[in-house]
Amino acid sequence: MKITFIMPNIGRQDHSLYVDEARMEPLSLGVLAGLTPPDVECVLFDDRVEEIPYDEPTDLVAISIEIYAARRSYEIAAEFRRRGVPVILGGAHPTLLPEECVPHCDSVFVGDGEFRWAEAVEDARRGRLKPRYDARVGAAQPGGALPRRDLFQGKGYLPISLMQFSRGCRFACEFCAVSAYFQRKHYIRPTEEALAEIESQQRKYIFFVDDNFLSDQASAKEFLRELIPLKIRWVSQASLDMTNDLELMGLLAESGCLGNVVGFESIDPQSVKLMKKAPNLMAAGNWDRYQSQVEVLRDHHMQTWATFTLGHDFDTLESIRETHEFAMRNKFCFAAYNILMPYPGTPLYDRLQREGRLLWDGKWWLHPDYRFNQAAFVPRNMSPDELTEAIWQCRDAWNRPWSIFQRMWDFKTHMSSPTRLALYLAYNPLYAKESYKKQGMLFGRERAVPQGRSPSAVSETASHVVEAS
Ligand code: B12
Ligand code: SF4
Repeated sequence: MKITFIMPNIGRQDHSLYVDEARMEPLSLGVLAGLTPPDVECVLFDDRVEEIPYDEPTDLVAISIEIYAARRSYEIAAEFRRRGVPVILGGAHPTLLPEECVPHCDSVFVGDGEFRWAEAVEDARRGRLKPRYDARVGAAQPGGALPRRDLFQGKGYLPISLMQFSRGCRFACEFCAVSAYFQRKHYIRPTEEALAEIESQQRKYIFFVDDNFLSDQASAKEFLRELIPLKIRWVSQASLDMTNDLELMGLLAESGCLGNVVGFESIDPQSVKLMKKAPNLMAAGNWDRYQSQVEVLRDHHMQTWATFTLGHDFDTLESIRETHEFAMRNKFCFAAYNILMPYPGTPLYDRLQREGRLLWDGKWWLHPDYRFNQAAFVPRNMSPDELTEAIWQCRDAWNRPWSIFQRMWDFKTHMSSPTRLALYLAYNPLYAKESYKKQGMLFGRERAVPQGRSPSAVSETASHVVEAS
C-alpha cells in the first residue's frame, strides 16, 4: 500500500504561482507518516514548492488543512478523486468544520492523528475507509513515535527542526482556533520522549511549535532544566505571563531560548479584556502598555516575535498606528500585524455572526474574491477597507530596510551575540520579502484572475455583509 501526503499551499499571486521561500517542515504530515504502519510506503509532496504529480499511482491521499489552505486543498482533492484515488482530510480546519469538508473527500478526520490514524490506514488498505473518524486530542506522539523527517529531505525547508513539547493551551482567548480545537486544555509529552526526539537528530536549532510552550509553567521549568545540558538553541511560542516569574525567565535563557512568538494582540487594555487575553492582564495592576514585561524579555536577551491582532472593538486607526510605534520603539526582532480573523468554531466568530458583522458571506476562506490580509468583518471604529489599509501600512513600514536597520541596534537582544545578530540579519529580509509576496494573494489556484488590482486594494467588501442569524 502507498499513501501520498500533501501539504497544500494557500494560493497564488495575480501574475504567477506562489513559492513560499520561508517554508518550514510540515510536521503534521511527518508525524502522521511516523504513525503509519512500517510496511506502508509513504511519499510527501509540498504544494508550497513543487507540482503535485496527480498521475503517479497511489492508494490513499492524506491532506493536512489549516483554514487559509482550505480552498486549495479542495482543488487538490478533486484532482485525485477524478482519478479514482480516495482522499482523507485532517488538521485544524477539518476538525473545526468537518461538515464543510464532506463533499470534497472520501473521509474526514477530526482530531489528532495519534488516536485513530492507524485504524484509518487499515480501513483504507481493506477498501473500507469510513466517511468520518472522530479522534480525541491529547499529548503528542505517545510512546515516543518519531516523525518521518526523511520525507522532508530535498524540499528546501528552513534549517530548523520542528517538534512538540506540548499541545494546546489553558487560556480561552476569544479569537483563538487553538483554544477551540483543544477545548482550553493543555497536553504535555513525557519529558524523556521529547528529549529522546531532540537527541535523535543532528540539528541543534529547534522550533517547538507548541501553541503556548509555557501554558503549564511548572512542567516547563522541569523540561527546561533537562534542556540545559543538551546545548541546543531554540524558539517557540509563549504567553506574556512568563515575565511574572524571573526564575522561569532565567531557565529560558540558560536552556538556549533565543526568543518566542508572543501575542501582545492589542495595546488597548479594554480590547485585551474584551478578547479575554488573560495572560496579558495578569500583571496589569497599572497598565503601562507592556513596558515592564518587555524590559524583562530584553533583560534575558529574548529576540521577541511580537504578534498583534488588530481590529478589536476598542481599536481605532490611531491605536493601530500607536501599535506600530510601540513595536518599533521596542525593537522587536519580528512583528506580525494580523487582521483579527473570525475563525469558525471560535467565540469571536459566533459573536460577529450574531451581530451581523461577518463579511464575504461568512466564509472568507472560500470566497473567490477574498485576498490574504483583507478584513473579513465590520470593525467598530473604522470601515473594513480602512482596517485593511491601516494594517498594510504598519506591515509595509515594519519591513522597510530602514526599519530593519533601526531595530537592529539593541545591545540587550540582537546585538548581544553573533548568533543573535546573524539570526536577525538573515531572517528579517527573508520574512519581509515573503510578507510583500503574500499580501493580497488569492486563495486557491483555479479561477480566472482579475487583472490590474493592486495587492492591498480592497473594495466591494460591504456588499458581502452577512445578515445576523
Ligand atoms: C507551527 C505553526 C505555524 C508555522 C508553520 C510551520 C510549517 N510547517 O509550515 C508558521 C509560524 C509558519 C505558521 C504560519 C501560519 N499559520 Co500556523 N500554526 C502553527 C501551529 C502553532 C502548530 C502546527 C503544527 O505543526 N503542529 C504540530 C502537528 C504535529 O500538529 P497538527 O498540525 O495539529 O497535526 C495533528 C492533527 O491536527 C492531525 N492532523 C493534521 N493534519 C492531518 C491530516 C490528516 C489526513 C489526518 C488524518 C490528521 C491530521 O494529526 C496531527 C498529529 O496529531 C498551529 C497550531 C496548531 N496547534 O495546530 C498554527 C495554526 C495551524 N496556524 C494557523 C494560521 C492561521 C497560520 C497563518 C495563516 C497565520 C498568518 N496569518 O499568517 C500562517 C500561514 C500558514 C501557511 N499555510 O502558509 C491557525 C489555523 C487556523 C485554522 N482554523 O485552521 C493555527 C491553528 C493557529 C491558530 N491559533 O489559529 N503556522
Ligand atoms: S494564550 Fe495564545 S494559544 Fe492560548 S488561547 Fe490565547 S491566543 Fe490561544
